[in-house]
Amino acid sequence: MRRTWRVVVVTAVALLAVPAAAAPAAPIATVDPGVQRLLPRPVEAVATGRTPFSLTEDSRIVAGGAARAVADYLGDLLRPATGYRLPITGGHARRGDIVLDLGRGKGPQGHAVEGYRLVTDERAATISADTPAGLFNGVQTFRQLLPAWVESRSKVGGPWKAQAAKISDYPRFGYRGVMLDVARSYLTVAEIKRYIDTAVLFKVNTVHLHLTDDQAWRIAINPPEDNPSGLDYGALTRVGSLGGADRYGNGTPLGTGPAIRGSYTQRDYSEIVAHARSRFVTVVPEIDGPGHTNAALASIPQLNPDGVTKPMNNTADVGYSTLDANSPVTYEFLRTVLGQLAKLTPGPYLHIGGDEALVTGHDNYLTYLRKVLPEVTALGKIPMGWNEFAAVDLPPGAVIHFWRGATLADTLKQVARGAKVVMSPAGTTYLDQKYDPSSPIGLSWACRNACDFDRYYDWEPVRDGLTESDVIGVTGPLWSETIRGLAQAEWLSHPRLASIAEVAWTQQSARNLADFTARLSSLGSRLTIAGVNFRPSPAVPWTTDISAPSQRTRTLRGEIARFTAPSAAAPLATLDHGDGTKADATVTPTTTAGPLTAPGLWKVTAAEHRYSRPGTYRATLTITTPTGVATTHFTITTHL
Ligand code: TNX
Repeated sequence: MRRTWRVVVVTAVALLAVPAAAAPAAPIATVDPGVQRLLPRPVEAVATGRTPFSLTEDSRIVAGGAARAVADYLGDLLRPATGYRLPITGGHARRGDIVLDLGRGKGPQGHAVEGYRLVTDERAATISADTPAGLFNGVQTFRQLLPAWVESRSKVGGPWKAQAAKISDYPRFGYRGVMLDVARSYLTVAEIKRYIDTAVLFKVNTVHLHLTDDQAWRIAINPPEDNPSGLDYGALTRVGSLGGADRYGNGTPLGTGPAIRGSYTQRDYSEIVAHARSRFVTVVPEIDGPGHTNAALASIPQLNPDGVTKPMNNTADVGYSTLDANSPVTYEFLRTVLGQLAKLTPGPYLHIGGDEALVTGHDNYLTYLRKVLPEVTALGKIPMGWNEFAAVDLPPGAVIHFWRGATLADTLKQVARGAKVVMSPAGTTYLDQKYDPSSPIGLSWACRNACDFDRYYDWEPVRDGLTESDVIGVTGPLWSETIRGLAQAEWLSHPRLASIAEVAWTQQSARNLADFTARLSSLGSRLTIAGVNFRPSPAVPWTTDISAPSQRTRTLRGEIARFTAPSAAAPLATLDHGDGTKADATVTPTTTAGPLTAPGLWKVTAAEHRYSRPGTYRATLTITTPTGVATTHFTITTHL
């Protein structure tokens, strides 16, 4: 496989604890692959060969009207690493500005909803689109044209160059999703927000929250004014949220520890929705039923035919619980729950589950859906459900969430009647599956042995007799029986979520595994610098990005550089001082890598070296990792 090595020279003053570090000297620019690393792959992207765009301390973000929200996001993204002010302003652009150009006909023709154009050169970086969502997509592309160090939350030196390019881009599908199962193990509001912030880098625009299951109920439901059966909705979180998937049915423990418990107040939920919205991400809430409902049955006695609550069950078992399809209380309950969720959810979809209702009985299952579907429609929402729910006639536009082939005939029949499909075929999209048998966490029922990014990339979502217009998108479900917290969620997701995102964004004819793998190689550095965990797959030739600031000093000593080396076991560093002498430098990790933690940033410490004569020297730092060699240059100016 071809090795792509990228070298970025930056002058990182603030990041480094070098006492003598002062004003950055002129950096030496190196060639950057730019458009070749964009992910997902754009429809059209050409390097124009002009002078690159440079973000400087004088750069501004030019945006008016509805583009302001995107400008705010972009400013927040770029300020920490660059340390620049990047004021947001109206009016005319100056050299070096970022321009968010919003208006009818500005994006690629026929792709007004989410398309964008991006032009970068020495004059400006201009993103044009018909909608703020299109601008936001363009921002994600622009972000990837900048060096990976832009992801740093603390100041790093520049230069902040983006290759001169012309890009015109739009998605294949409008629904590009990930599903977080917060029922089996909880994620905090802050963790969900952070997960979303990473997902949007790949132009994911939908987050499905699996809020309830057998093991737990995670969303607070307020006591309604109209409560004929006197149901204690507070018990859903008081009792139902105390569970999680801790072990298999046979008692074998699951995951690295007990499942994380917790619940969301409605205010929490709204905070997630608002955060998602600010990133043009739609939240799809799911209340699973009639199966996968033990936590509800354990909370509210009247939901049970015998009026007695079930015990909570913290095994991963499913398929044993059901709501009573013939009890009016069931529908009274769902009307309240779905009504409150619909009010809190600006997005068009309400997901009602419908999977694995193994003890409901077929007729009862049909009865249940025929009652619940109209409730969803009456709330002004589009019903969405796992593919089993295609057993009944669905309202036009309802979305079948396709996870396994067993009910394909039903799906095709409902699609012929106007239903749409989101594809999550388990074997190529389930993010909870182990990468291979050595993965310390993950299940393996849907994908065995070889389940890395390549498998999640190399499939076509329009298949099984479906046509392009039947499918509205793709989602990667992250079930959480084995996941404990954000870092583990990230480890199972990245880089496979990038594969799924490209399946959803990029036209099939433009997709190619070798090309994708090459583009993936620079993602490791970006995630590392952003502080996002991932699995550094051995199949990816991960690049090393070095940040070595130029210095003014007579004596070089201490920390001189930082670098990323996602796959490196033991990197080596050598330093050519530029005065005819050379020495090995010491390399130390700044974080500890582990079986579930990607290696983080490394730092390079130089042995003391005194320049005998005054002058300006060009030093060369070479990092050798098990997968390749990266070099960078920086200057040492001895007159202070
Ligand atoms: C199947 S996919 C399930 C989930 C489990 C998952 C584990 C689907 C609709 N149901 O309840 O969490 O497998 O991989």
